[in-house]
Formats: sequence, structure tokens, C-alpha cells
Amino acid sequence: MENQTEAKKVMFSGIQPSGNLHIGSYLGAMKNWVALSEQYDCYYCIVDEHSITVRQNPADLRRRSVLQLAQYIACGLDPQKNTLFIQSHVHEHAELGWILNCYTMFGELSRMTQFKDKSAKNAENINGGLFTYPTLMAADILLYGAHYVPVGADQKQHVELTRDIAIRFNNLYGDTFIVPEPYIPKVGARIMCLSNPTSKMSKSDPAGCVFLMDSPDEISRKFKRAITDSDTEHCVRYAPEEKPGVANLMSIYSSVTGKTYEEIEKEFDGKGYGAFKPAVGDAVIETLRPIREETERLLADKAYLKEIYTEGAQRAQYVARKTLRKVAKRIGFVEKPF
Ligand code: ATP
Ligand code: LTN
Repeated sequence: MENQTEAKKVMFSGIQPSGNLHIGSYLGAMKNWVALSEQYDCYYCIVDEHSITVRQNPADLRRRSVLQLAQYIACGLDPQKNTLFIQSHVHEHAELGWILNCYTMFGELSRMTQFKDKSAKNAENINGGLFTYPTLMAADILLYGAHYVPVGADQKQHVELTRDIAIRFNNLYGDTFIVPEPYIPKVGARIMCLSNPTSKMSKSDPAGCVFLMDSPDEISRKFKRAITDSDTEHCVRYAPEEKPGVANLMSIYSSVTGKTYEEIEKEFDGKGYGAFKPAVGDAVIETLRPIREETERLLADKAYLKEIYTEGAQRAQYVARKTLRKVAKRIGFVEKPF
């Protein structure tokens, strides 16, 4: 009989350690990851090489990379069931990234929304890495033969480009890569900024962003100040076009409580925003409390965290090396003598 583990499909995802994780990254991506651990063979990476496309303070980058590993575990990712590792520890990512650059068009990279956004925000540092960011991301995914990539909606375009690159390579050299699919949650795929609900929640706007490590007081304050709507109706109703602020709060509330939009409308019928906003805040506080506490506990044990990322990198590299060898052979590189 076929081995159960071998039959499992593969998941790969990553988050940049370029800032503190927030409920956008949690509800849009990580929460999904936890639910998938049993069913899939999962690789979750801390993509520090992607982070340096924007200038980082070295000490902060190092600290946040380890913090992020602790947060992955605190969110419920069991390091025995998932391969948790740091991207720069597996050099095959950078190597395959280079190769894939040669199979990706300038026009394709120019069309990426994240590149356009980030180059507008970092006009003084539009470096080559920012431009070729998606080919490194494609390498991350393709090295492990990932079938699915659980991400928030903003990353769909990058996964689609990964598919195009994989198909192009397979057409040239024969089946080499598994063509991955994005795996996007129905609720929580796009959490918007609390102070400006027409743009996505992002660490670059801390007032409108709820971080996983925020204290209950901070969370409560941020939700009380959340922009709802200028209408006079003051009614909790799901209408994303008309009432984007309320829709965003409903989507957050729905993600953390599991309640449907209808149930939420009923719960706050006749109660107005004055009751709704603190209720969302409280639900988020209770969701984040155990995560924050467990993160703090894990951070106190640096030796354990090192053990986890060492084992993770070893497991990841075993798979990555095999893929890279196959690719090198296909494109005509002389076989590595060691
Ligand atoms: P930021 O805009 O804060 O810099 P980012 O996109 O660089 O965010 P990452 O931390 O690298 O953020 O994203 C990690 C994961 O979280 C990705 O899968 C991304 O799709 C998802 N994500 C990030 N922000 C949101 C959001 N506001 N809503 C839903 N998902 C999100
Ligand atoms: N580009 C993603 C982070 C990322 C990623 C990946 C996600 C890097 N490599 C591989 C999924 C799979 C972001 O900016 N959020």
C-alpha cells in the first residue's frame, strides 16, 4: 500500500520578517495554515531574503525572524507536523531564483501590483531585488513541488506568475515543476486598514493595524477609533461598497468568531456602532491573548527555537536540493561533483 505521507499534497507559504505580524497576515494567511497541517505536507517559511528588497535594520531583522518563528508555533503550527524554516538557511532558494529570472519576462515583472506599490513607496530604492521579488517567490514554491499556496488575496498575482513560469519551463524541458494554485480564504482574504478601510491593513500604517503582539488596551483603543461610515443609518449591515468600514469590521468579527454576516446583523440589530465596535475589539483580544502569551513563553527559550529552525532547514534542504539538481540537469549545467 502506498505510504500515507508520500500521498499527501504539498503546501508552501511564507511571510516576510520585515515588520510585526498583524491580524491581516493572521486572518488572511496563518489561520488557514493551521487548519491545513493534518491534511497536507506543509512548509512555512520566514522569507528574510524577500525582506531585504526594502532596507532593514540588521538587528531588527534578526530579532523579528526569530519572533516570527515563535509566532508561527504560538498560532498553532506544530513544528513536528510542519516544516518551519528560515529562507536564507536554504541556499537553493537564491539559486533557483536566479535560474527562474532567466525564464521570466521583463514585461511580466513590470505588471506586478506589489512592485508598482512598493516602488512608489520606496522611490529612493527601487532595486533589482524589488523587481525580481516574484521569481524568488516562484523558486520558494516550486522547490518543494507545492500544489497549493495559502495566501491573502494580494498575493494571487504572484502565484499566477509562478504558474506561468512553471508551465513555460515544463513546456521547454518536459515536466519538471508542479504547477501550484493559490489557496485563498473566503472570509479574511483582505483585511482592510481600520483608519482607512479602502486600503489593505498594513504594518506601514500602525494606527489602522492591529499587531499580534498589541496589548488588550491597544487593541481596544484601535477598534474604538475604527472608521465606520459617515451615514446616519448606524446600522450593522454588510454592504462593502457603501459601508466599507463596517464590512471590514464584520469580516474581522466573522473570521474570529465563525459567525456568518447574517448572524452578525441579527446580533447587532438596533444596537448601532457603539456596541458593535467594542464587541469586535473584545473578540479580537480573546483570539490574540493565548497567541501573545505563548509567543512570549517561546521567546524565552532561544535554544528551543534554534533547534526548530535548524531541523526545519535540514528537512527543507533535503527536498530543495533534489529539485535544484533536476532543474540543473534539464537546463544543461554540468552535474555537481560534490
Ligand atoms: P504589509 O502590507 O503589511 O507590508 P505584506 O503583504 O508585506 O504586508 P506579509 O507579512 O508578507 O505582508 O504577508 C503575509 C501574508 O499575509 C500574505 O499571505 C498576505 O497575503 C497576507 N496578508 C497581508 N496583509 C493582509 C491583509 N490586510 N489582509 C489579508 N491578508 C493579508
Ligand atoms: N510575497 C509574499 C511573501 C512570500 C510568499 C512566498 C508567500 C514570499 N515567498 C512563497 C507564499 C509563497 C508577501 O509579500 N506576502
